[in-house]
Amino acid sequence: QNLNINPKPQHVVIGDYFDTPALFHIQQKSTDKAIQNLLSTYFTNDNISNKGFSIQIGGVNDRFPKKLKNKVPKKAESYHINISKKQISVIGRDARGTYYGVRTLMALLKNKTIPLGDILDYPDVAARGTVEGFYGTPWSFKHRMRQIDFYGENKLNTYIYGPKDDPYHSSPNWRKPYPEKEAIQLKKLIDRAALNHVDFVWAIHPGKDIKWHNEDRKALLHKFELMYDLGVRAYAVFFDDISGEGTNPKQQAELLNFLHAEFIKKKTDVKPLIMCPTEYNKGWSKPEGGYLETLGKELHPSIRIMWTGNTVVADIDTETMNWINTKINRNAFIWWNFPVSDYVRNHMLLGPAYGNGKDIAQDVSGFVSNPMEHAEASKIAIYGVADYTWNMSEYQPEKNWLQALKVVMPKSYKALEIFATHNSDLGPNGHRYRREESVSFSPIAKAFLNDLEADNTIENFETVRNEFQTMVEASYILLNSKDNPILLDEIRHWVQQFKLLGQSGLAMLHMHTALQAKNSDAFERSYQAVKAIKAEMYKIDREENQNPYQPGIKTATLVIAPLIDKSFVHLTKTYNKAFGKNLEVDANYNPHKLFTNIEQLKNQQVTLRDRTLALNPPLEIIRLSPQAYFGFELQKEIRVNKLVLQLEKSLIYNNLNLEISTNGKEWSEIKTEQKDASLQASINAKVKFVRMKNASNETLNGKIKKFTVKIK
Ligand code: LTM
Repeated sequence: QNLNINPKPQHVVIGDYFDTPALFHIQQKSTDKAIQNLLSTYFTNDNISNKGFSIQIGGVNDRFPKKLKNKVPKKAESYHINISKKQISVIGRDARGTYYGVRTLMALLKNKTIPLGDILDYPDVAARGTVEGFYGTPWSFKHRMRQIDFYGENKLNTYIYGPKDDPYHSSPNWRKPYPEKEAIQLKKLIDRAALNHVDFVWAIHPGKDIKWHNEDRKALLHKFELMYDLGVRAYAVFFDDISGEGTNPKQQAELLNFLHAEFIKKKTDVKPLIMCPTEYNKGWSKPEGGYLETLGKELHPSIRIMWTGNTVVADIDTETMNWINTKINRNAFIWWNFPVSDYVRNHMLLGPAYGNGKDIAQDVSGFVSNPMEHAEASKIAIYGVADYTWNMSEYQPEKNWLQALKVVMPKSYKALEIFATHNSDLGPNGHRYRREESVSFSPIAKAFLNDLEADNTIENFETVRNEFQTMVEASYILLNSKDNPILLDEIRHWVQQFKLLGQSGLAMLHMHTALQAKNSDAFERSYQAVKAIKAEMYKIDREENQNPYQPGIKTATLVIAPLIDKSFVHLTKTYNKAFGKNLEVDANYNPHKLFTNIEQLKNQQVTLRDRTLALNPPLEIIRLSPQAYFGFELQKEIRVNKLVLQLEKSLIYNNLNLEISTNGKEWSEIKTEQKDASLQASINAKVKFVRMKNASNETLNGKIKKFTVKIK
């Protein structure tokens, strides 16, 4: 029988089941505020009685029979639950272990029957949780409170607070105290974290403008003190995504050692420091600079070093861990960039948390997930991370995912499953990170298209029709579900888009039926319907989620949307030919490409909207060595008008040349001017190539905020 406990306990030895009692007699031997609070959510005057079923809760130092205490695993955060006909004993190795034992007890009591026997449990990874470290709108106070409760429920013990767009975490205000309103909210979050046995790790990101002098050291120490007064007992210092002076490993190590000696050690109740290095993935590490080795050698051994893997967005395996651990003389602390979507903001990533090795528990000092700015929707993946980091070798992503859907939408979970099944991939992106999507439907879609294009009878026509119908029905259920309004608010526009996509699929199938029946009127009506539905989808894409990076709402982009597009094109072409018509065939296709010799940019996407060709702005610092260039290769010679380049620091503009070419070999330089913090040019020429080139002898480092050209 499924005990419905997430994360899955390590050892469960159980026998017969008996009916869950209705009345309880609770004896708390030694429990803390968090446990008392948790117990009070379940045990009330209505179900407590001296004659009730006995539950004893405490730690290994309390009075329990020796044979029970001996079974508590000798590991941090472990517990033992013994269930006999007479009583349940919950014994923790430490305060958090007892708390987790009580969490498991509460999960057991939700079932109608409970088993006799023993549960011996402990986590595989010491620090487990999330890092709110994405770009974009930071989570709201309400969402953070919900997250922290969710972590407590799922035995996650770490929440690293580091939203890139909080100015008091990063530049320009990291030296300043939080304004009163924010400080009050942070205090409430910190208190809530304590009630859930979650370490609220407050992170600072000072590297953009830090000066390596005493004044800034003191500013950091002072900010740490201010945060300590708010209740923070765990800290991190991030040096990711910066350039210039702040990247110096010797200075970083010196500063962190200073913080360790002057703050962490002196306070005695503060956890060891966590740091995120500037070279935080293998792809970016420059062996010649010895950055990682310097940190490994110089940093105090207690300081934990974060790592995203072989690339910025990567899954982690033993090879990854061996490489980095040798360099930094310690076990790296994994910053897993999933389900973060700040580089594919038009997508919802609702698939299972999978892809990491099940044998890396001994090689990591921590494992945290960087989620989406959609907090509630991120819970689907975070639920998986909780299970994976607790009991790694037993982790089953698919099974866990199905359970996660039930947790976030207890009633409408089946509809959510349909939506999430088709909304998990990221689409092509600069990090080349992809996820499976529409897994079981994919071969059906393929066979459908093969049959259609070969003019064969379509074997699985009904199955495909059923899938589109299911998409529409699931969308209606979700849009009207009262299950989790907070989640619905986040996913609403994607669900609306998904419903329309399903409807366009059904209309596309009607086109096929009409064509088979040689019914021109019916064909053209369904054709117009597909176009009208596409127009509605286009409107949503243009009006909702209009961020400056990847604006819009994309759904089911890996299998379903291409299936409908390709079938629509094929059917329209076949109809035009058979009936001598000329219905428009649109292919939703951007024929222009990125043109660059910069490795870091090679996979970056280019979008075309309203005749403006734009580079999807990367979030990371881009290194431009001498002669490095980036620009566009147009499908053919086209008249190009205005060009706009905006970098984070305009200092670099003087070293960049704008060049155009008709063949990619001979180039002419075009005059640029600096205007509104950007570099602009009116080109007005027919060209095939346009590019910005580093014309200096130095390597330039900078963030590209915007790069667009208007084409005719
Ligand atoms: O991954 C790290 C260490 N830093 C940033 C994150 O803030 C960002 O969310 C991810 C995904 O875009 N990439 C980064 O480089």
